[in-house]
Amino acid sequence: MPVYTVSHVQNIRICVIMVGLPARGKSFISQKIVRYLSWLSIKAKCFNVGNYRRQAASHPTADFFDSQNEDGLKIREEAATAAVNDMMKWFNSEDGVVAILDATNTTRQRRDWLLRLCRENSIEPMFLESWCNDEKIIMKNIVDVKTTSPDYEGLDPDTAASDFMKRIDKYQEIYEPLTIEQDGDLTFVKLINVSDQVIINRIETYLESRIVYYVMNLHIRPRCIYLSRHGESMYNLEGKIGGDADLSERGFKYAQKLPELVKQAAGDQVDNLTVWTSTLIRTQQTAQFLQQDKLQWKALDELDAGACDGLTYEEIEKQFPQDFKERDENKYEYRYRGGESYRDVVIRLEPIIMELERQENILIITHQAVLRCIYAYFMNVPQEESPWMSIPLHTLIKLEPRAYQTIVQRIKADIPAVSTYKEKGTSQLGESHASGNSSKNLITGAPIDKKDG
Ligand SMILES: *[C@@H]1O[C@H](CO)[C@@H](O)[C@H](O)[C@H]1NC(C)=O
Ligand SMILES: *[C@@H]1O[C@H](CO)[C@@H](O)[C@H](O)[C@H]1NC(C)=O
Ligand SMILES: CC(=O)N[C@H]1CO[C@H](CO)[C@@H](O)[C@@H]1O
Repeated sequence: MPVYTVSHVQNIRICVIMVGLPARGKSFISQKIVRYLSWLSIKAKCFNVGNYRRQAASHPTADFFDSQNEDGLKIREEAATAAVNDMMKWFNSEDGVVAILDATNTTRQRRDWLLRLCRENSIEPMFLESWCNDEKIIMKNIVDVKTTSPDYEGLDPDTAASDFMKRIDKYQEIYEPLTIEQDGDLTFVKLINVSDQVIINRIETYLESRIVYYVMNLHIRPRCIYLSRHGESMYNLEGKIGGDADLSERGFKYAQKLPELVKQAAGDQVDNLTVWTSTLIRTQQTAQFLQQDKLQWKALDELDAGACDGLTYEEIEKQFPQDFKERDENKYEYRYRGGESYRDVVIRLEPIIMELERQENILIITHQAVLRCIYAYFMNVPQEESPWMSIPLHTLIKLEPRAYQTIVQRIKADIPAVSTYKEKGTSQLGESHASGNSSKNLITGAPIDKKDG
């Protein structure tokens, strides 16, 4: 069952049409929106016109983007048409809810064309313009593009940068930004210098307002997010789930070691971070030796196992055989009797994610299921996989969000702990080496598409 059934009941479909010059972070914003909505089970997809154009012209120079270049214009038009056609197909045959059309759409004529198309197909068009004249931000984006865009593969970085700036000039010549005076009847959001100033016009649906709220919270300052489970607990030793137990002796050692691990991971930023914990004893105890500011969140408490709280998996299999089976079959949706499902946890974590987007360096000390959900958001891990990811005890995970991917590093404390990992179809704990792929996601995650428009 989708989270926001409202949009399905009313059959709302939204096309977010990106507007703005190259190097304004449009693809970054597009990818983030798709990741956020997908994490909330709202079917979303990005259609990047640049990727379609590349199939016909893979390494174009700036002249290709001149508004007087007829061959270039034709290829770009065809790419746009192909992207829009695929988008319409996706809406109709795959029940898509939010599509992002990632293109420059710098002229009013282009926008009118898209507007008509959306209206003919009962799709709500929402324009999202990223407008920026802060040279520092633009240069940073240009560096990102020239080092990651397939258009400039194998080219020397200075040549790439100067060609890319010429390309931006070509667009600049015909660019018509959105204005209240001329576009006042459209639904649009205009972000100025990322989110220094935001202009919001005629937002009509709940889902649109959610998207607006989300993009308003994004920032592009460099920062890292650190994730750790609590140290091994007395319940972990006994194989019991839930509860509010103390740390074991080894768990206590991990707590003692944690300040050193954090220092190793954060370097000179070690004092420049805030520690978030749940309200349960084991995360408080794990954080006890950290000197940084601390904040407790009820929303970070472990998945509530309801009637199964305090039982081992073997006991659950014996006492609730049907439940045990159902959970293995669909772990994401299965809700413990009187407790929660992974889906429930994702919903209560939404404010945490929103606040994380706003914040800078944060260390989160929480629990296995909660950590899986947070990790899935940053690494784009699909719902079928996220509840099965292996996140071992006594390991600090460092996430470094970059424009087009998140870099992951795992730092092991070298303090032994039991495994709390349960594979499908057994009540025994521990990872069998035979299957070997359970921790796959932790290492690679799912990289976000490389881009540019
Ligand atoms: C955007 O940033 C530039 C450069 O820092 C500044 O001159 C301009 O006033 C800013 N615009 C807004 C609306 O904040
Ligand atoms: C603290 O971290 C943020 C984000 O990484 C950074 O922008 C800021 O400059 C840092 N402050 C200090 C004092 O290092
Ligand atoms: C100037 C420009 O590139 N505009 C594009 C906006 O998007 C439409 C539809 O995707 C394209 O046709 C245009 O090329």
